[in-house]
Amino acid sequence: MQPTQYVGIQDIKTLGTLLDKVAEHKGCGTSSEGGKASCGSSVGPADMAPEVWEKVKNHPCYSEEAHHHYARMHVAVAPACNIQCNYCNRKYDCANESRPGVVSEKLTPEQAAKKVFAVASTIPQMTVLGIAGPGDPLANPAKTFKTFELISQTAPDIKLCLSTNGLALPDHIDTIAAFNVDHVTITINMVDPEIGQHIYPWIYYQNKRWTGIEAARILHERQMLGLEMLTARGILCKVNSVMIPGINDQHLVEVNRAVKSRGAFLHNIMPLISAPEHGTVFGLNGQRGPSAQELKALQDACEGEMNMMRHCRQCRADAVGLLGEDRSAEFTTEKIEAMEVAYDGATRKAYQELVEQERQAKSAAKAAEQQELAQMADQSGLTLLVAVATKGQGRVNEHFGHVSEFQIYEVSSAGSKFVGHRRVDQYCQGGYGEEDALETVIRAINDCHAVLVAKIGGCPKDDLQKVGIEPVDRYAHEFIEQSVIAYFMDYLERVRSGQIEHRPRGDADIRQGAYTSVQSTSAAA
Ligand code: CLF
Ligand code: SF4
Repeated sequence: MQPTQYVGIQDIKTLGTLLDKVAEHKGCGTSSEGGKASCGSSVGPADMAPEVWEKVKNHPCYSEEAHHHYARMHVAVAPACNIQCNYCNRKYDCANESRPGVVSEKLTPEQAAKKVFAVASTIPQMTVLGIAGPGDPLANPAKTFKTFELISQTAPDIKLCLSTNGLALPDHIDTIAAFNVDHVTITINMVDPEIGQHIYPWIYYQNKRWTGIEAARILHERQMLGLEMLTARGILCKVNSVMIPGINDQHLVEVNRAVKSRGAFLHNIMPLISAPEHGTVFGLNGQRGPSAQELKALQDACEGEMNMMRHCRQCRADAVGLLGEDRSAEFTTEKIEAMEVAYDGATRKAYQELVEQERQAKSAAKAAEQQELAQMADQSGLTLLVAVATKGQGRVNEHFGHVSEFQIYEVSSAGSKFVGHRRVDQYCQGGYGEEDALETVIRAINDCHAVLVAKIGGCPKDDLQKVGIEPVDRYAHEFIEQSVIAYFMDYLERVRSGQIEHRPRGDADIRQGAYTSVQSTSAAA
């Protein structure tokens, strides 16, 4: 594996330095030390039409690859909702809580527009403005579309996105199209009203409150109609589904088929978030959410049908930043009112061109590693999960102790792919390792063979090795997927040479460890 040049991109503060680097850049094919990067390299999926790739390439939710580089923000202009879901309670707010419906401040369209311009000036890789609540955007159409109007007038480069329960969607398709909204998410949890009645106690439709199976039937019909109308207009439609064990978990395979047949672009199955302190019906009933492993199994089962989103972070309705980070506290109304905000589209464009260079280098590095893997002609059928410590940019660039979320990659002779993320308690607390936190980390990644980190201390390293998770810091600051493939090749070599013995990982393996060093086992014996 060739080392790649490290170009850290965080936000506008580093733009001057980065523009200097562009000046140094000697043209195509010279952007990585290994000379592997090429400005002509493709970064889009080969099977995607170019016009579709244009729409998704810098949308962090619609492109997994883009989410390492581009940020989104939400503005909370839509407080009301026209239905009730048993997993929602919008009264609950906690600044540390990240889940849909949660918001610290509600905004007017004018306040929202100023916030968008302030964030765009500070975070030039923020490319998407979404309205996702805290209620339903289309139950608040005047506020939602006024916000879109103000933003599109000043910042036409920012993509507009909205997320709805779908009940009012068919009534607003023309307006959505008129504002060039290319991305609409519908939350569809059922296609069978028998199941729907256990998720939705009521809806409010045509000036009337509907309950029970009739409410679920109307909602279902409106969702399907809205989806069909959107896809007929060429608007990309993502479907979000909340996985509720015992209620719709088996049924979501059927939902997947139904939305695929109506032209949905992407399906995002998310775990139910449920706790009594949230005050939701499911939380108070003790309805559990699925485990990470249950979620992955369902996503895998649906993957043959259509593209699955696995990098969703179940954002707050006022989230700001890369998926997985939340910078909303930097942009409170009080702080924004004190800011001088000027929208500078040219500087944003220059910055995003740098991001594209980084993406091309990453894509070329992965392709080169993939080629080396193909040359190994591996027939073992091995598949490993690898946890990665990253703070963005598609690099292994976070210290083990600072991780609050690991990204999980699956790797086999076919290559690597992102399959999810696992939230954990930070191991390093004020300079000290926290043993309780280490336990949560081990539990969260216990099906992984290795954890790739920028750095790790001696104690956690030993503890991870004891449970069979291999801590690896030799890929520090390298691109993630290139590193995951390189690790896999190294693992294969060690298995082939008899240095280690492969063991599949699973809950049962945790005490013994997934890989066993043959040498150390014999030494111990
Ligand atoms: Fe926001 Fe949703 Fe648009 Fe993305 S979020 S409105 S599509 S810009 Fe993204 Fe957040 Fe998951 Fe939503 S990670 S909850 S899928
Ligand atoms: Fe809450 Fe959204 Fe359901 Fe409305 S549609 S009840 S805001 S989760």
